[in-house]
Amino acid sequence: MPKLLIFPHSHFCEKARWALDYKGIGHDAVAIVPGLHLMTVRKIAAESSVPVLVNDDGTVIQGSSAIIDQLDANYPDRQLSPATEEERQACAAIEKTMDVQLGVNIRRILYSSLLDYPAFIRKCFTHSMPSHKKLAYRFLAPKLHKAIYQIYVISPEKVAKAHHEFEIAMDIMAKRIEQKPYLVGDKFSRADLSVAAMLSLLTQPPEHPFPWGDIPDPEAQAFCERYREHSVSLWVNEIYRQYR
Ligand SMILES: N[C@@H](CCC(=O)N[C@@H](CS)C(=O)NCC(=O)O)C(=O)O
Repeated sequence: MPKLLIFPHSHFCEKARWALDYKGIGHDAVAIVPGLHLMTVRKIAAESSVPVLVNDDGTVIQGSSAIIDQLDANYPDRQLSPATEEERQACAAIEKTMDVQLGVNIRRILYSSLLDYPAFIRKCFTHSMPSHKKLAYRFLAPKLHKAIYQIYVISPEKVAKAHHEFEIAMDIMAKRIEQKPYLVGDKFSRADLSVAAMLSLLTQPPEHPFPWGDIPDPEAQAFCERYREHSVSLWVNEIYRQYR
């Protein structure tokens, strides 16, 4: 059975896991210990990031978009990539832009306040891990949380810029879904899946496999609340309801 290396709450991992589930491909989703993942992942792939898909034949695919490319090539049923070149390019452009403008920015915004709640962050990473991995996480946590701030949050100025870019990206997506239910063409595609996965951190749809529980920080709560009735948030929840 293919193995998907993940951080359970990660929206990029959710994108890959959703694609596997959507296509009905049985897989083993393995939560790896952050920090220690550097060794595990770099041993088999070029970068240190997850998701990483390890196929039964030993081939390794890293990155959520590359994983979808490979799944569509190897499992033709329920294609996520559209049939025409023009639509495929439109999907690629949306994924490339929105993985950053929505995905990277929301990660920065949420970590900027949630890192003050180490128990919540621990749950995010260690949910579904066996106890020896949970123990390793506890040991690494203080250094790890500092590293997460340095790598993903960086500074209050970067967080302010992330809020600004996130809002613009939400408006762009809102215009795109004003007249029609899908971002590209007239059926569900990888563009819809990708944008909805990036925003699952914002709307926490019930179909998402990670049980969020209550968000502990008032600033993070206020951020999610601000977008609760946004047309794109409502669209995300509908896409989850229909396709996840
Ligand atoms: N472009 C990548 C981004 C993946 C990514 O940013 N993964 C983060 C978790 S959300 C990660 O693995 N960070 C740890 C690292 O890069 O070592 C994708 O689409 O898969």
